[in-house]
Amino acid sequence: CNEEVQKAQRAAAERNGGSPSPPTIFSRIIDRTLPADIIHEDDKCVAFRDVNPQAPVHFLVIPKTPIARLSQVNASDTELLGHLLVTASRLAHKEGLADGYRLVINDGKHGAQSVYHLHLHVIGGRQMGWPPG
Ligand code: DGP
Repeated sequence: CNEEVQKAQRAAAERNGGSPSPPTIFSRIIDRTLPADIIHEDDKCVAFRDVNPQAPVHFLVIPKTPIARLSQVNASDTELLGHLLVTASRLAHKEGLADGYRLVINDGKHGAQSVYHLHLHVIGGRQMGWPPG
């Protein structure tokens, strides 16, 4: 609803030193103006398959609130971040990733983040290596 969107925009603006995070392609997936293979939606987040999968299973979990990146979160986001993790874990189970999986959050330039709307990558269905590149 409108009130919730305004609240999210205010929170995003506060987080970003007064200016709201610019909308990204993920805002369009949330509002369904861009098609995506959505595997989960609730009041706080959306999960959908990555367009460029790095493994047999690769999906993203994103908050509906437009937080640009992990380094912009603050204490008021604690519950939301917990919800994203619990959702990722539940969906990984649903996707049959019983042998484990990799969870990745890329932050900023050195983290090789390309879409500035916070997202958790859940990647699985094959053996991962370490260290990551
Ligand atoms: P990152 O480097 O962490 O910012 O990864 C962004 C991921 O988002 C990347 O793996 C590809 C994925 N992605 C980018 N654009 C789209 C899109 O339009 N649809 C879907 N489903 N995934 C996208």
